Amino acid sequence: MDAPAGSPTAASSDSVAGAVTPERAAYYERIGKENLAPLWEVLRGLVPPEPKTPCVPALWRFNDVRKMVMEAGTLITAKEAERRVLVLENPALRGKSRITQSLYAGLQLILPGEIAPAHRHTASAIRFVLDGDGAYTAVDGEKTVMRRGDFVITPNWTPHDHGNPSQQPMIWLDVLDVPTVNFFDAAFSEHLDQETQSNTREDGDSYARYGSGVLPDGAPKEMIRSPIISYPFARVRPVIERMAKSDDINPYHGARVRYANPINGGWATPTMGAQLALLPKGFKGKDYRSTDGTIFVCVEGEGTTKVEEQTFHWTPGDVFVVPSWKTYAHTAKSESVLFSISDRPAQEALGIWRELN
Ligand code: GTQ
Repeated sequence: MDAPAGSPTAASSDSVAGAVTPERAAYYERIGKENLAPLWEVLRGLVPPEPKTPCVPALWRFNDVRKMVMEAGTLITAKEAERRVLVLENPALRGKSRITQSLYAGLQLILPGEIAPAHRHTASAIRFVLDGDGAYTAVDGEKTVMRRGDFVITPNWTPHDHGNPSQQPMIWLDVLDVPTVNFFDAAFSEHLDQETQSNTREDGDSYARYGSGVLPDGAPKEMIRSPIISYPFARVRPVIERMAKSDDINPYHGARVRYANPINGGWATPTMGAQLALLPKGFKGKDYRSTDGTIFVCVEGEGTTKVEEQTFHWTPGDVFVVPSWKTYAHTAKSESVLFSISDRPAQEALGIWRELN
């Protein structure tokens, strides 16, 4: 704002006030010394007429990134790394460890025989298994064996450790609300004394108790996150298949379910909501947009997602992100299954979520 005397300076696009005259510039400089700034120079950027995300659409092809993830396995152990993860960084937000403004995503590798030691943190996490069969996550005393397509939650502050007693490497997608928690400066974390938790509940216990249309006596009346630790793909896929068969197909999303919290019917976690959709062969989705920037995973099949001017072609294991308020549409070349996750529950809780227009 150092304009030569007498010549007005062009206003920034965020300004509503026209040119920065020398008088105004001098004034801004004086008030700046008191840590004051004129709102009218930034108003449009601060209160935009519609969402103005810095994020861009992006796709990570599993076949390409898998090799790099496996290479990390030769450089560092899971134990040394604490969590051996390659962070999926939004190309427009490099260095910020985030895929959208509010969410972190990464690909975690656990090799046969490895463990990732127990810790807990304020951030909530979810896992979605991309490759492998038979590694586990232990959450709050429940050791959950994981298979491809399983959706596993680690609610905030629950102790968790991972291990892989199987013969194959396992790779899963981690999504955490880290940027959200850090935005509030509310993050804590700690290591636990025991590297590996002892089981207090059997594998599948929480799904059996809470995920079967009944609730145990004494189930809490309120719980802001799901008591179900693992939603196995083998249980969820038949539901979307049944919906598709009976033509219960959303014109934007296909035959889609939400991973629900059976206590309140809400989302699995208060900050992150996940869904699973079956797109029938030949599906042509209508244009859609919403304020929750969304991460997708192709679980099965093959198709495309057009995000404004860009078209992503996806096959199994591919991860892609659609930023807030960008118009997108899916097509499926063969019957396809798409997992998706976003910060929609947080936006809904705040009363700011919007879709379509
Ligand atoms: O598995 O606990 O990708 O703490 C990032 C931070 C995974 C985990 C991540 C974590 C974890």
